[in-house]
Amino acid sequence: NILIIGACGQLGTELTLALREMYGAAQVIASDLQCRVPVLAESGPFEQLDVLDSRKLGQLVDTYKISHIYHLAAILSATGEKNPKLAWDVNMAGLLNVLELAREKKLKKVYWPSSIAVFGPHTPSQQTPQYAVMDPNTVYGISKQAGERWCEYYFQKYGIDVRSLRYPGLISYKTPPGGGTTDYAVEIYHKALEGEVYECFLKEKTYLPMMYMPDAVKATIQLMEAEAAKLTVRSSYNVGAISFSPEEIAAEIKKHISTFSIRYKPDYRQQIADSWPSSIDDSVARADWAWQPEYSLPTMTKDILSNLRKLKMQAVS
Ligand code: VAH
Repeated sequence: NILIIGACGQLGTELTLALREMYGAAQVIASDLQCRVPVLAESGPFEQLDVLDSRKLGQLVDTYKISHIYHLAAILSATGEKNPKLAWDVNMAGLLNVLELAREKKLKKVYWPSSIAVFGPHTPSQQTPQYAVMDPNTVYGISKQAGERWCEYYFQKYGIDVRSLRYPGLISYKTPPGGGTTDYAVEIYHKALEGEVYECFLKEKTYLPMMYMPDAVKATIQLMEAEAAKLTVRSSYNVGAISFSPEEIAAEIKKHISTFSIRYKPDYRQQIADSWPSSIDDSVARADWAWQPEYSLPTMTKDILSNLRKLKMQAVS
C-alpha cells in the first residue's frame, strides 16, 4: 500500500487523487497534520500525522502494510524565511524519519520532492544543468540541497529506492498555493476571474521555471514507474516545462479577460526569486525516463480559466 505524507498540500491533493485512480482508493492512505481538503478524507483512508512523530509513522506503516511512501510534507520557501528553525526541523527531520523507516521496514520505494530552490545566485541561471554549483540562500533551498544528499546516501549505502524531482513552481487551480515564492502564478488566475486588479509580489520581468500540475503529477508517476536500472540520478532530477514572467502570464490572461490588469509591488519574495534560475535543462530526465511536458502557457491558461469558471458556476448553482 501507499502512504502519502502531506497529502492535503497543493501537490499532495492532486497526487493522492491520481494515485487513488491508478491503484484503488483503499490502497492509498492520505495523511497530514490536518485535512482541509474534504475530497481526500471522503475518497479513501485518511490519518492525522505529524511527520516528526516517527513512532506514529512506524505504526501507520505496520497497520496499513505500507510498501511505498510519498513524503511531500515541507515548509516552502517564503514561509520558511519567516520561521527558519521550524522549516529546517520539519524539512530535514521529517525526511530522515522517512528514510530511516524505509531502511528498517525495507520499504519498496520512497518519493521525495526537491525543487529548483536548491540552486542559488552562483548557479548558471539559463538552462540550469543537472549538475551545477548550488549555493541556495533560503532555508527551504538549503534543506532541499541537504535532503538530496541524504537521498543519494541512503540509496548508495542501504540500497533504498528513493526517487526525486526538482519541481519548478507548480501551478494548479484545485487547491490554494502552499506559501511559496511562485504562488503569484496561482493567485493571479483567481483574481482575474474575480475581476480584480492583481497586485503581484514579484517584478514584471522575473522569469521563473514553472509547471502545470497535470505535468507535475505525470512526471512523478512516470519517474516512480521507471525501471530502476535506467535511473542515473539518485539525488533529484531536473524537470522543466515552461518559463515565464509575471507580465507574460498577465498578457496571456488578458487574451481571455480583456479587462484584467496587473500592478507590481515586489516584497521579500523578490530576493528569493532572484536567486533562482530562469530556465532548466532537463535533458537527463528526458534521456533516462522519457520525460516530456505537455502544457504551454497558452494551453495551461485556457485549461485553468475554463475549469475555474466551471467551479464558480457550480458554487453559485
Ligand atoms: C516555493 N512553490 O515557491 C515552491 C517551489 C520552485 C518553487 O519550490 O517554495
